[in-house]
Parts: sequence; structure tokens; C-alpha cells
Amino acid sequence: MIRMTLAALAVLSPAAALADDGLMIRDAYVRSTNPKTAAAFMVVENQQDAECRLTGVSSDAAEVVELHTHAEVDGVMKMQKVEGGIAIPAGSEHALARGGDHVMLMGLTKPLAEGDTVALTLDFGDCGTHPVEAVLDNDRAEESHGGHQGH
Ligand SMILES: [Cu+2]
Repeated sequence: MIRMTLAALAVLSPAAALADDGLMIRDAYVRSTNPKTAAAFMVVENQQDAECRLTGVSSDAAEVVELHTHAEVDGVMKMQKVEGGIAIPAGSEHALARGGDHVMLMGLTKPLAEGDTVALTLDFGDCGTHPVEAVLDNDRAEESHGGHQGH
């Protein structure tokens, strides 16, 4: 009985999950500009001495969750699905950022409002799974751009 309780607490506590697998997720946020789709961004830091590969993401917040990137096709930047996952080399970090790699949520189970959190489970294959809470923040400025739109 006691053991089960401790296990449940470990699962619920983000601090415990972060401490033991050598993967750190920070600056997670979500943008959603229509009621059906959203995109999640974050920085993944791999503190292990082996490469980890983000192979997939799941969430109850949407019917379909895919890893996307942007690539130039015939001179136009387009989103496309990432095949084979996203490698995070040992001892380095990788940013999922606007205009680049991102987590795409399609078919939102309910529209998201500012401040809502989306629970994501990142699957790093052999490096394990990692829960992340990403908050909806449509006003968040892109890195190195100071512009704050609206209001
Ligand atoms: Cu996308």
C-alpha cells in the first residue's frame, strides 16, 4: 500500500520526473490561433552522454499530434511532418521554435483559451517518456524579436 502511494506521487510530481532521466524541458508554450489546431514549442536539453531522439508526442487535447518542421518547398516555407524523429545530441539542447520544429496538435478536443495548459507526453524512445505542461500564450514574442502585438 505504501509503495503504491509513493509511486503515484512520483508520477504526479514534475520535479521527480525531471530529476532522474537527464532530459530537461523548459520554456514550453502553446500557440493556437484557431479553435481546431495548436502548435507547441519548447527547449529540450539532453544532459545524458548519449543521443536522445524525440520520436513522437501524445496528448488528450487533440485527435492527432504530430512532430512538424518547416522546410522550403519550391521557394515557399511549408510545414511538414518529421519522419524519423528529432535527434537531441548528447550534452546539448534543441529548440522547438516558431518557423522550425514544433509539435502540431490537430483536431483540438476543445478550443484553447489564453492561460489554458495542455498536457503533452514526449516519447524519447530508449530515453523514455517525458510529461510536459505547456501553457497557451499567443502573445509570446518570438525569440530575439521584441515586438509585442495587440492590446
Ligand atoms: Cu505544424
